[in-house]
Amino acid sequence: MDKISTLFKPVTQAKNTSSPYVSPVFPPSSPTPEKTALGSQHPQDFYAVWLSDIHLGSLDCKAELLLDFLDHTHCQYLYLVGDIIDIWALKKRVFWPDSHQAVLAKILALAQNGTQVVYIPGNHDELFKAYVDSHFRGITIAADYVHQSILGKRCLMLHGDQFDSEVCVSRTYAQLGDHLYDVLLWLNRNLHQVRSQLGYPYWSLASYIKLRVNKAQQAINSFRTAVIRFAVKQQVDMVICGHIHQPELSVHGSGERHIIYANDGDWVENCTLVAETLLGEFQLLKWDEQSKSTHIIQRIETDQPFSAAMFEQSQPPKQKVA
Ligand SMILES: [Mn+2]
Repeated sequence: MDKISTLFKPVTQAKNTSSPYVSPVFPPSSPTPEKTALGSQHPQDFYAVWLSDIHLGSLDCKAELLLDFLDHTHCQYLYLVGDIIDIWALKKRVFWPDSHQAVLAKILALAQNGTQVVYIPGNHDELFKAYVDSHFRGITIAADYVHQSILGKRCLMLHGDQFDSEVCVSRTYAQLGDHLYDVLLWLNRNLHQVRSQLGYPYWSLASYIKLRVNKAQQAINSFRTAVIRFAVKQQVDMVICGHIHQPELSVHGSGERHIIYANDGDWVENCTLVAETLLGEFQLLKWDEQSKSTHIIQRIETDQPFSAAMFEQSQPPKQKVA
């Protein structure tokens, strides 16, 4: 039966240790029982994995964590959905540590060893758009691409920067989250005390920020709407994008027509990805540094037609702006 549920436990993927693609790069033996329980000694086996907004070459890229994830993961299809190398950052200052090179080397090695790798350039790596429709060392470069899921769903993928002109997404807005809002409320209280002691009138920093958080939510909403509108025109069952660093997996539509919207997030802040399991379930996952495994944020089974109840449940959580 179709269901969407929000879980916070580690993924328990079916292990396929006989696979010819199983990576030999495992942590050394002598595991603690706890580690074994979390499955950190074997790769997680997926049918397809979507990664984007890695920003190699920028100071904020979490390359070591991504390397860890890649070393603990096996997939038949690896989709790189834009902003993999941050050419903009590299133009400002050359920053290319070993870990960033290691991520590139790992991806190239996967492509050479049987993983189907497809790369869709984004805006920070638009230099590579010149090579669209070509192949480089086993990697297919495309402007957009349709993946056929195990259960026959058509999944369109694109970076998302093509909607910038109609959405006006600002990453600053998109990054203002709940936690920051709490901090600002606290700051606001203290600021008010200082201001009143100095004889200044009350000025609400919190309202100012709240307005901006609302704008952030509006920008995220209009980005999602633009992506879905485009995908509906393409008559696909699912659309997977990145760009706004806002991980999400949700179902949209009404009546008979439904579409899955997936945003795989980023490896600058969230360390998230979208994956299709060997049973055809789609998952939004977060890499956990401590347990060296992924945790499910959201999941969608696609073996049955979508139901209205599923649509209700999948609405993205509202930002706390009260
Ligand atoms: Mn982007």
